[in-house]
Amino acid sequence: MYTQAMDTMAREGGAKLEKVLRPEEQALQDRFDARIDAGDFIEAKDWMPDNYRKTLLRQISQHAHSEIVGMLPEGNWISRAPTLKRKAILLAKVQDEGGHGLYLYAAAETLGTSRDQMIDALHSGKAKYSSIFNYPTLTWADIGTIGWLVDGAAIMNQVPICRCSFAPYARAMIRICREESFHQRQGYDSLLTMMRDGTDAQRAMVQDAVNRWWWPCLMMFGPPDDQSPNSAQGMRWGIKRVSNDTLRQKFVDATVQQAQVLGVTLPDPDLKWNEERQHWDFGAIDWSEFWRVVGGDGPCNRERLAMRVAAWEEGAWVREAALAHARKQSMKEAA
Ligand code: BYC
Repeated sequence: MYTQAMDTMAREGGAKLEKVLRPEEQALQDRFDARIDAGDFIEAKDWMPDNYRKTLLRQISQHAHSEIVGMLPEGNWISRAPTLKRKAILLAKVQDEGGHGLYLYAAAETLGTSRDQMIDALHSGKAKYSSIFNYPTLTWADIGTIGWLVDGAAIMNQVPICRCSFAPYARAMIRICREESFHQRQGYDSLLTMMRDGTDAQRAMVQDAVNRWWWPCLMMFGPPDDQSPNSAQGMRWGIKRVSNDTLRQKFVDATVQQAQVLGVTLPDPDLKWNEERQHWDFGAIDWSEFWRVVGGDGPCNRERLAMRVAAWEEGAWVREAALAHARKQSMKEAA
């Protein structure tokens, strides 16, 4: 109704529309800014600036795509898990990730973009997903390492999003973070078993996996703060609560001790405790690799996207059946 009324006015005279609406819009903007400053949550039905909506859609849909694409490198190992227990755990984890994607797509849909539009953007290569899922899972130790390091990095990044100013995203993140902490623990437990009870070859396999995943995990947090174009506005709007570099440092600080307990070496000769900063210093990240992967030219970008598109096409009959069932149910209810 409101939109139609605005359209009618616009057809009758655009200049008049601007004159009438500008103070009203300014008032809405002022009220929105005041709510953000007060730490209020914004609901989907509330007025919000267009760019706030767009930024959220970009971040939430990228996040949803990451969950869905993130199922692929692990799914690859379900049939090769070494024991029934590990297989059941991995199945549950991959299912959780499908669920996380669904909560996040649902949160993004409240902003007015359909799931089909988001999926189209992913499949056509327009939308991003996390760089980390463009690396291969070569051995069983990669699965434990993904749990320990990738999910560990994900939790570090995602806990602050539970306080994101957009309430549907914040609510989805609370549940997701609970499940992510189980994901991290199962990965650590799997590696610990191999390091403590395994053979030399298994220990070497764990070390090799950690060597390959460590630097890509540090890249997950995004570019350095002074090269992050979206950070300032994201922080201003309370979408992002903690900066890329701060989260990366927190992750390194938390992980070093875990690596010591595990008995693996983090592959960074420059890693050392800085008494003055009370943080671990770490070596330079190869940002050219990060941008290459984000730009579509990582080790597995093409393979991941092709598998995603194939899964979507092969699942068409399930979507059609679900829609037919829903139509039948609503006809029954109407009758
Ligand atoms: N990969 O200005 P910046 C999971 C892009 S799921 C790819 O700092 P922002 C899991 C960024 O999008 C993990 N692209 O951006 C699932 C931007 O490009 P656009 C996913 C990246 O938004 C299954 C440009 O670089 N988590 O853990 O302020 C199994 C400049 O960056 C990456 C989320 O999505 C990257 N790593 O901050 C296991 C969390 N980093 O969009 C585990 C939600 C940056 O302007 N997202 N870019 O074209 C966020 O917290 C933020 O969006 C980011 C980036 C920290 C990622």
